[in-house]
Amino acid sequence: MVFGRRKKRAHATPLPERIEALQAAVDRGVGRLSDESLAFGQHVVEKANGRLRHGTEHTLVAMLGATGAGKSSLTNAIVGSDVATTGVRRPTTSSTMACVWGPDDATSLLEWLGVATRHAVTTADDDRLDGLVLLDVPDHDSVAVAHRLEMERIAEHADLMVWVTDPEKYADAALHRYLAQLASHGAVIVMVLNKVDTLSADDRDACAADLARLLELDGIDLSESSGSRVIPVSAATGVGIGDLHAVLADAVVAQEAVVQRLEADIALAATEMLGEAGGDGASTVDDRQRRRLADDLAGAAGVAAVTDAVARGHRRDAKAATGWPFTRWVAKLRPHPLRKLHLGEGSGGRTSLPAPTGAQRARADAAIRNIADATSAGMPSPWPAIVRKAATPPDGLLDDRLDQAVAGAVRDHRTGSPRWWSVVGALQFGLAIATIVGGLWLAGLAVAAWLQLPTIPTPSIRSIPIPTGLLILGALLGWIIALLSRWLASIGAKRAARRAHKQAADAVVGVADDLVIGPIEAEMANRHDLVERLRLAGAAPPG
Ligand SMILES: Nc1nc2c(ncn2[C@@H]2O[C@H](COP(=O)(O)OP(=O)(O)OP(=O)(O)O)[C@@H](O)[C@H]2O)c(=O)[nH]1
Ligand SMILES: [Mg+2]
Repeated sequence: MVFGRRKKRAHATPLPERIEALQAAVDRGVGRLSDESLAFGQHVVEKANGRLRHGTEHTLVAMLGATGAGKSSLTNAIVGSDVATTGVRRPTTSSTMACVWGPDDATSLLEWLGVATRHAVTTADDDRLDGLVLLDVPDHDSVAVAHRLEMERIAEHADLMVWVTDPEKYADAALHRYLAQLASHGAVIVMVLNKVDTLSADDRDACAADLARLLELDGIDLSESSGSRVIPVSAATGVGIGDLHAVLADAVVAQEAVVQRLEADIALAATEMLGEAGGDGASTVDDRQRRRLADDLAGAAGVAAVTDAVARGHRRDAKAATGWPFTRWVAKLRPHPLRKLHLGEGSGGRTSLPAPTGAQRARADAAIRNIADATSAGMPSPWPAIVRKAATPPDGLLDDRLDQAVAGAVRDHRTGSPRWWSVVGALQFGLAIATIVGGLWLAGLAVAAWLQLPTIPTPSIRSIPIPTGLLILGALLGWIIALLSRWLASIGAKRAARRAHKQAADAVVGVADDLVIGPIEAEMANRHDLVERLRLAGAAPPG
């Protein structure tokens, strides 16, 4: 059988960047992803950094499998002498032993791994395995729980896993449970079927094919691995040992197993986290929702009441300035509509705008909920809750800010009165004087006539006596001008109300952006960043 070299990987992102990306995703994920997946991600980052500190010159290869499968026997066969204890008494191996090929004894790496028993292998004529650290590991299926724990620890830290089984145990559930968990680690798994000397040639092929089928069911894709699905060997007769030797030599020379193993670990953690982060879904706030939110908040802020007060105030002020002088004082008796709302010039602090009604507040709350839910639609839990929380301003803050926004808009609007008011006001004053002069004059004439005084000549223009003309013309013109001014003021009031409405509505949009949209978008940006980093770390898209 021919074993090809491992395919060169086409991954663009170097391992250190993947580790960094996963670390950043873990940091960003706090409060957003589950504690379990964050702890797993952090654990993987630390393991990867720990392993990389010892370089890639050595390749840690672990012999894993059930008791009696022949792990120790195969270790001896590869080493070429009986360094590991094999036996019929089960289980035999109770602690991990390392066999180290080459001049460097891998002390720091083995200290990091916590393996104390070491054996230096010297092969005078063959240095193809220099750099190999072969680990003979305790079993996973005997009664000794400590063996299983040790095996799991070593399996987690090894660069390449050689899973050893035999014709009797290859379908064991315990073995396939482990393999199924390692479905994403096909590139660093070598499957060995030992003891094929006990089978006929036909049975051997059938057994290897059956094992390959089971591996497929476990989800393991060995095609990325050594070019072979299952390596049939016999530690007893030496059949297939050359093939296994070649696979190990390839791995040692390529020095890629370390990186492949860690990449697979990082991708696994990142995939788990991406499953929680959710791959897709809206990441911006919908424009229609944004407008609806602003409308509903404007309703809750009482913009309509304020605009109405602006219009009424404008009409009142116009009347006070341009009305018929003999009745305009009546307008001033009523309190100014804006000052009534504490919106007048110089009034500070909270306005006394009507508090939003229950229905208005409910509409505003619903609008906030809608916009949060629409944005998080399609995202898995807990995103809807996270986005809602981000979208909900602290108690009372929204009311205060809306109040200030509306009050500010109205105060900005109150900038003096139109010039024509004072012109008309002066004219009205003149006409009032004329009316009064005419009136007094006529009264004087009447008193003189009543007292039977000689008639005082009264000048007249075109046979209309001047005092009569002054009185009638002054009163009539004053009244007509007052009517005209009222009509003009109502146009001005509408315009002022429109302006105030726009200003207040704009201010409300600002508040909505600040307190609702901005926080939602910030959270969406966080999530986007989280997802990007997980993808960079190699996460598979959620399936
Ligand atoms: N027929 C045959 N027997 C083998 C072969 N390999 C190992 N054995 C026997 O199987 C038994 C177990 O071998 P070990 O190498 O101790 O098995 P192990 O996997 O290390 O077992 P533990 O250390 O208990 O986990 C021994 O009696 C070996 O002689 C083989 O290829 N063919
Ligand atoms: Mg053993």
